[in-house]
Amino acid sequence: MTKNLCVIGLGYIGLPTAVMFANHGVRVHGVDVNQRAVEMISNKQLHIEENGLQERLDKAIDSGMLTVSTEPVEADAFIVAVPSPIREDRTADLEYVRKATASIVPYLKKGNLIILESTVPPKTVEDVMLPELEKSSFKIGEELFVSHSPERVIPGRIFEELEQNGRIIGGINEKSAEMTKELYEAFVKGPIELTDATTAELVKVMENTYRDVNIAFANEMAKIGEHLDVNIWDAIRFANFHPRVNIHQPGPGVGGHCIAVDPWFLVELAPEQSNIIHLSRKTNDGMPEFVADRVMEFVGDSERKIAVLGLSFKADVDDMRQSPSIDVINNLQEKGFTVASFDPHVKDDSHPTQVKSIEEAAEGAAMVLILTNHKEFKDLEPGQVADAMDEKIIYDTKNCIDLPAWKVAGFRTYLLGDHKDNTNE
Ligand code: SAJ
Repeated sequence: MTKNLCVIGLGYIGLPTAVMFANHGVRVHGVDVNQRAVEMISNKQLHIEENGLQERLDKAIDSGMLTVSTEPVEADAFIVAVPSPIREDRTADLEYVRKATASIVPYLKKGNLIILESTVPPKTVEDVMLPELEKSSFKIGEELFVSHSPERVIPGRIFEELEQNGRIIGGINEKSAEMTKELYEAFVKGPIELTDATTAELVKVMENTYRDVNIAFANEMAKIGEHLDVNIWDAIRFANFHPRVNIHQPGPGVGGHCIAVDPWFLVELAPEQSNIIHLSRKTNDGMPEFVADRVMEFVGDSERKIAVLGLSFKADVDDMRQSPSIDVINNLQEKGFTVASFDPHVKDDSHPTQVKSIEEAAEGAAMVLILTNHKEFKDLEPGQVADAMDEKIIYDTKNCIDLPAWKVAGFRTYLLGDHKDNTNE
């Protein structure tokens, strides 16, 4: 039974996971190289936004079950939850995983369990972690146990999903997998399946790749919808009535640190085999430019101002990593547009175009461009911005605005995946 756990990496996954274990009877020490994040967490302040995290962090710190610092400590088990990004050339950068693994070696004891949570290319446990762990004097598989237990939680609903989602746990041997299962049973209510480490790595990457390919399909359908003057959002909704169809939603691109990244792991490892996967990545990465081209077409003059609503990569989160909004803004600026952006979830000064309110963004703008479907935008009313604008155009790339109401208020309204200019309908 694990009594002491050391979690390396206190980001979007590591911190909620550490807090969850601490509130379920496991004594946790959290480690991060970011001194400021460590100071904030120990003062019960959040450096990331996540529903329900604040109260759970308060409880974990107040009870003394969660401590944090920049250095690992001895423990029964270690969880590595660090970034696994891609480089400019789209190859996996596994230095964080390697360094995090190396950092725990001096603290290892006989019988320890080391778990990788980060999403990684298949064989990372074998090729990157094990060589580091072998530098300890312990025998891998007999004195040190190692597994991959990839997180599957969705930002915004992390705590529900940590508890409810099933887990695929892959061990370097059966004992490693069993020990990992026993640990996660502290809070996981979903089913836990055991396999080997490489299969678990592939399963996780495959899940996100499935979503990327499906979104690419939806984006292609949106372009077809525009070509045929069909509202693709309705069409997808109707198609999804079929019990075996589950088409995802189109949008201005795919962002975040997972879905826009993980498919590249497969392209790197198996380039000859990854045709649909590669094309889907390119399709989704091409969406920001597609949106910017449409803005140009609708506004007709690049010497104008565009009010961009939404900077984070998806609804109701503050995370701007790989956000398509940034690419759309860059594309617009390259065309010569002036951009003012607003996002109620993103902290001030996160982006040079950021202003403090929707009204300020709309001041003198020719178009309101919706790039993220935050709940705050869904109820946006034309009266809030109409008078301040230079011209009345709205372009919704997420199908989250009541466009007919805007049309009544005299706006030219556009919806991604429904090319018609609705003004004259
Ligand atoms: N998006 C669309 N259309 C859709 C769904 C999403 O354009 O129908 C876009 C979003 O706007 C966003 C991006 O895709 O820019 C990714 O958002 P997401 O909500 O699909 O996924 P993430 O990145 O927040 O979380 C995913 C989840 N994976 C799956 O659903 C298979 C989550 O369960 C994983 O734990 C997470 O990746 C991860 O950490 O790997």
